[in-house]
Amino acid sequence: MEKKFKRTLITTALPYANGPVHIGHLAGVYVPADIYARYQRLLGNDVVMVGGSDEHGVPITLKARQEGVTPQDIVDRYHNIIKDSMEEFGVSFDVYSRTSSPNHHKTASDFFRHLYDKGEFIMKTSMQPYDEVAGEFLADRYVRGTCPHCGNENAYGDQCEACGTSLSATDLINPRSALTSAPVTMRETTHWYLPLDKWEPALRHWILDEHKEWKTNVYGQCKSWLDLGLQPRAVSRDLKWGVPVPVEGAEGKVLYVWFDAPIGYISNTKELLPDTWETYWKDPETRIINFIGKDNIVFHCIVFPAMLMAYGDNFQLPDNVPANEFLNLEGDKISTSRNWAVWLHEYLRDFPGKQDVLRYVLTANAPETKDNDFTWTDFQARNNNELVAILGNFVNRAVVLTHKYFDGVLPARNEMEEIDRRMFDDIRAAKASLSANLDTFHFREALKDAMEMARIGNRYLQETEPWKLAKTDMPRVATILNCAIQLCANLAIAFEPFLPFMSRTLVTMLGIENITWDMLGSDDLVAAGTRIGQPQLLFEKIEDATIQAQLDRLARIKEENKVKSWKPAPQAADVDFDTFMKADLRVGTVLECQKVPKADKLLRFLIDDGLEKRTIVSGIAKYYAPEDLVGKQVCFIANLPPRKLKGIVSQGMILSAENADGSLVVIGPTAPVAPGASVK
Ligand code: B3M
Ligand code: ZN
Repeated sequence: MEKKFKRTLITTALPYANGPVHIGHLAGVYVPADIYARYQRLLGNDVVMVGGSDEHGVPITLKARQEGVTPQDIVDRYHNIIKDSMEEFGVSFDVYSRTSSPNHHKTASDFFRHLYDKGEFIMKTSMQPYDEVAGEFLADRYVRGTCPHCGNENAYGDQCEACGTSLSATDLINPRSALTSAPVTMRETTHWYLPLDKWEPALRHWILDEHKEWKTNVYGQCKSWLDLGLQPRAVSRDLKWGVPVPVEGAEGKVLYVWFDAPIGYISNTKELLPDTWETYWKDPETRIINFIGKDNIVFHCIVFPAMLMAYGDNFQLPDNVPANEFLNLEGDKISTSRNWAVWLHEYLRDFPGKQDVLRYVLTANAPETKDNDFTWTDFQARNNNELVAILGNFVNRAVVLTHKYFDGVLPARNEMEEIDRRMFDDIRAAKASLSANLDTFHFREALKDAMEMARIGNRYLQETEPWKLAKTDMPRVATILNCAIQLCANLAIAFEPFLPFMSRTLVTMLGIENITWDMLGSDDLVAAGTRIGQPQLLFEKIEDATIQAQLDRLARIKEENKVKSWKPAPQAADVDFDTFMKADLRVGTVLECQKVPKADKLLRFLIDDGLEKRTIVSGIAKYYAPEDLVGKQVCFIANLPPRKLKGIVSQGMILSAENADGSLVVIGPTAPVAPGASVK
């Protein structure tokens, strides 16, 4: 029998305040959490949703150093951008705070000190990378060096981005500091560790025995971690930016970001409810739900619960952690550093007023059990074929017909017929499935249930055809349209968790206020005589050109990334001098140059090679206007066997260098030389 709770605390992963939020954040964490919070509120349950920015950690200090500003400047900038984006997308936090706040510093510091005083930490001394020039220890991310696996000379101390191998700083060859490029030395340092191994039996029982109902991707990852055996985990770092370790003699050390960040859930709750926060954290009648992405599972299911167990004082553990997998963009992993993302603030610039469309598409495609892909064509299709053609279309028809036949005043209903009663039975059946899917965090399925209600509406109008009865049976038309408007009010409720903006518009249009989940399924939500608002399109078609503009943007970013990540090809195998000298390299003067018909890449050259005029065909038409090359001097290989290209016999090959972006640059002498001059 499922335990009944008196209240629910919803926490959401704290995004790092080192950049804006993108569709991956919304799909993975914030839309699912918001759907659940809104649903709980409609149920009339006591629910609190807390969130905030994660403002410590190496990514932030790295960005600050790159920009020559302080970490506080970075987090101030992005905390506000993130907070605004969340509000604009209707993510209905009860509090959205930040971990650089004094309240959080005190909460995290006190939490650490409590564990310290209880003797819950062990201390370990180890050799860590140190920068003698900067005078500070280096986190792995601050160390650069050669990857021992692939030779990439710019591998990071925690990972090689060229071959993906995860590393530690001591693996790197010729490690150097990312701060000053000074060679890295190793120095002794002491840190506090949480002995996760001590809590392994308790964690194993809590998860594997008591929470078999967790999503398989979450349960499976936890089981793997537990089966590997848990090790003590450092909870402090040699960094300047973060929550100082509250122990004498710990100057220059701060709490490890993954120790302090989850405590942010507690400090955010304290900020919201200074007097009653403990009811949400220590009362077993509170159900705690952590919404996160899959990369945070270990911290939320193993590390933070161990911290809470060690702390004691009746801290409750999460009842569920419905982590989502990752959302990709057009087949590639979303990446802040590669700007491969749809940033929320940019989306709003390009699609003003269309927050619901993105919420809809990200829920319909949510990576609930496996990674999924966002594509702009799917975005357009779902908007046009589902939101416009099904949901918007039904509401618009019902409202337009009510205005057409009853001047916008909802007519009273006469005797309902079987088809009317069956329509509401179908709505109530859809509600049952919708509620069950919402209760179990199956938001993709839940959204389909809500859309089914709109489909039921379209079928109802199609089958009753009120427009055909208008001349003969207005009482019947009144009943049909009254039912259709009641269904519109049901849609306002069913979609409120998913599409809050559309729901608000509908609620206003229909004159209903204070909607609750209990009202869903009713055939009497809008009183007869109510003046229905003017018809307005809830959704509008998105044109191909709009989507193409987004695809062009991504194409530009892909090109930019290609250039940024470009590296010269590794040197080819040695060639002996005699072999090289067999190639007869010459300089020639371009006498004529034309495009080759029906071959968009080819140019046909007539070259003066000092002995005769020779024709050479070259694949550089994309990069040169033929007329610009006439009179120029180019290097070419003279003694290649003639080749027929598009019917033209090409005698040799013009030399070009391939640039980072794939473009070709013709190679020629830096000063005029006699045609036919040999290249040595
Ligand atoms: N900031 C990692 C992340 O954004 C981290 C989450 C903290 S939740 C306590 O994926
Ligand atoms: Zn590598």
